[in-house]
Amino acid sequence: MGGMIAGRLYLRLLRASSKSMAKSPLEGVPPSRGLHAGRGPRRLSIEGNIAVGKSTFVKLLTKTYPEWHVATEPVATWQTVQAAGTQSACTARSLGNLLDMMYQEPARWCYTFQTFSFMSRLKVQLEPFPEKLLEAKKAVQIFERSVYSDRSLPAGSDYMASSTSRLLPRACALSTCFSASRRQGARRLLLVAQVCLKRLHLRAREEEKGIELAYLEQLHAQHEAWLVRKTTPLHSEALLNIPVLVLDVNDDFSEEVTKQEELMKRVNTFVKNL
Ligand code: UDP
Ligand code: DCM
Ligand code: MG
Repeated sequence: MGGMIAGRLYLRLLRASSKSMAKSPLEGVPPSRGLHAGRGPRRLSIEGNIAVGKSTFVKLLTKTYPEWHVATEPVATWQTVQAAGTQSACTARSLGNLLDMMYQEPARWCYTFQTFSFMSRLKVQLEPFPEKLLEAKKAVQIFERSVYSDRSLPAGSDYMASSTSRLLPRACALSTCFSASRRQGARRLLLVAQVCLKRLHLRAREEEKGIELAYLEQLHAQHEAWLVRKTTPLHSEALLNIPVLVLDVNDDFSEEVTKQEELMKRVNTFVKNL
């Protein structure tokens, strides 16, 4: 792909430690060892656009590092929301598919969806560490997306703007996205989102069939602003210098062993240095 910027995965340390607040290079590899020394499991999240390949990457991590604890995104929970108090198998009663409701009628459901997805992630992230992590010498826990992505990304999207139109004028969200994409360069933006759109069609999740290229472009710009340029407003200064490893995954890595080995090597180096 010679020099072109690709569809991207971002491996991000979840919380700032006092040492990770020290400046680190853009590529995210911290300047010195031991950022995490003696502070319990290293907790990270995989971030990235819709259908860029996060779940595929998470599966690869599970295979390569069986001793790590890896949590996939609870999409199924959003597709079959259970009525309160009916979560056990014998009483389960589904209230519907909230993911589908969001795409069908964003003005009504996007805000509800975002709140629900935020809460479901918070629940996963607050669960006690699994036994195998407590016993491990260098424990690693990885989440597919995080409460930080729910906080940093959808607030500026078209879907969310239509859902909160009285609070957040749509024009404001769009102009933020527009200026981000101008800085980004249209060619690069288009390329990245096209990879996601292709993979989205390949995955063929029924609820997502109406997603358009422009929405993926918007989300890509938001990821770059949040994780690379670090221009997204955050609630804490400490989050600014959190190490982020950026992996370009424009080329297919689902079947390519050499590409997989290269990606896993970079993850290993990054995690070892935290
Ligand atoms: N996929 C692919 N090549 C890759 C990565 C993913 O063809 O290098 C496919 C994958 O098999 C799936 C779709 O792209 O059908 C979306 O991937 P995934 O569900 O992992 O994306 P996510 O939404 O979790 O980021
Ligand atoms: N999703 C969303 N907002 C979030 C998290 C997820 O709209 N805060 C949607 C995007 C996808 C689906 O949920 O349609 C799952 O995301 P992915 O396929 O990227 O894992
Ligand atoms: Mg996924």
